[in-house]
Amino acid sequence: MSQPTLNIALIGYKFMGRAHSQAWATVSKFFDLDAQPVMKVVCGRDGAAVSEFAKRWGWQSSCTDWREVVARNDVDVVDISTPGYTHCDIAVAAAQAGKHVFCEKPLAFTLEEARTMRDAAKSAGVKHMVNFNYRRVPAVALAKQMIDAGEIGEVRHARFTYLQDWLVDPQFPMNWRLRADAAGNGAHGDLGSHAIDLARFLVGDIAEVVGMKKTFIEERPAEGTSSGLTAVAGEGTEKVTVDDASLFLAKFADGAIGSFEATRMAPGRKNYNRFEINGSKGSLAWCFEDLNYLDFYATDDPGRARGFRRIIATEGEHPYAGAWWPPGHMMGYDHTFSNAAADLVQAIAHDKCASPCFGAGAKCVAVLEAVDKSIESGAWAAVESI
Ligand code: SOE
Repeated sequence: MSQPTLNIALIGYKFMGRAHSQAWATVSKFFDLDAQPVMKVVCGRDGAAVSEFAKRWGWQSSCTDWREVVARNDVDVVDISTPGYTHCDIAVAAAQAGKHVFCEKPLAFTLEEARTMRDAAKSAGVKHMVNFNYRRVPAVALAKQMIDAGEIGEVRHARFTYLQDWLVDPQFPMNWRLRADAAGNGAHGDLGSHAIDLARFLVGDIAEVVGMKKTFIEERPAEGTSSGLTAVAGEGTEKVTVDDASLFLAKFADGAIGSFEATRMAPGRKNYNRFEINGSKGSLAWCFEDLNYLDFYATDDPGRARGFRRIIATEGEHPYAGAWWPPGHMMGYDHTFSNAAADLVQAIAHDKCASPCFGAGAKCVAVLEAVDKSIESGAWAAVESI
């Protein structure tokens, strides 16, 4: 019997569009999948640019209206790689049209929108997944297996930091990521959402938070052009309407405590997404800037040899690693997107829930919102249940 095909439509073709395109282009070459993704159509607002993008990345066609994409009978999966303000409308329309939906993070601006998206996907009976790609780093997936197997015992505290520096220069011009109406939040939503998702993945649900946010540079040169994390200034200046940094403390539902820090203002830190989790029997630590390594300390190692050991998570038995290269032939950022695409395809092919689903995406938005409530009230805020 020939393998079923899954026709993919990608909305957005900038930084995330490239990351998703390379995933769709490579995933079936490395993973043994039970459905064959087909790069059917890519959609973006600039007709000439998106057509060029389609040719370069191997999409069969391109268009400029996402509504057209959602209405097509020959599309099975809608992959949303656009800024946050567009997610809800596209995801709901796609689900209602019976398409499976893959959506960039953070899932939505507000918990209300996130719930709407989750409900639309659930009632349409389609698969839904948020692209929290760092779950798909082999070393992070290994940490999850080790925590679940009790290898560090009961988790007591955990710290999550996500530091970047691309906004340190006050002359760096505006782009959509610095506008509340397009991005929702600044570092809090963009980077904090990853940290929260990793915390929920590895430690569990968060019950209460207290935090603060800060915008250090409140006005920047106006936007001329921008692409990915680079931008060229235009005329005049524009007000920054999101945070540059956010910090918060958290109480996990199971009793553990945690701290979170997200900033784009940490000189020298490029994509320093790091966690350290301390349990009753050991600790685990990981940082994206050295993503193939998981540091593990076990209290019951023999005293003389006790110390953090570095596991290179590239052995065939490590999560995802067996699909790629021989041990030690390191993996990078792009692999996380391919690994996510593989999981989504298999979930669809086997009619299983994809993870993290829109419910998990909504729980993350609930934590982001609770931090905002705590900032308004100056007190601890409970995380709303979904
Ligand atoms: C920019 O801060 C950014 O591209 C985020 O939007 C991504 O989610 C993160 O993975 C890398 O940094």
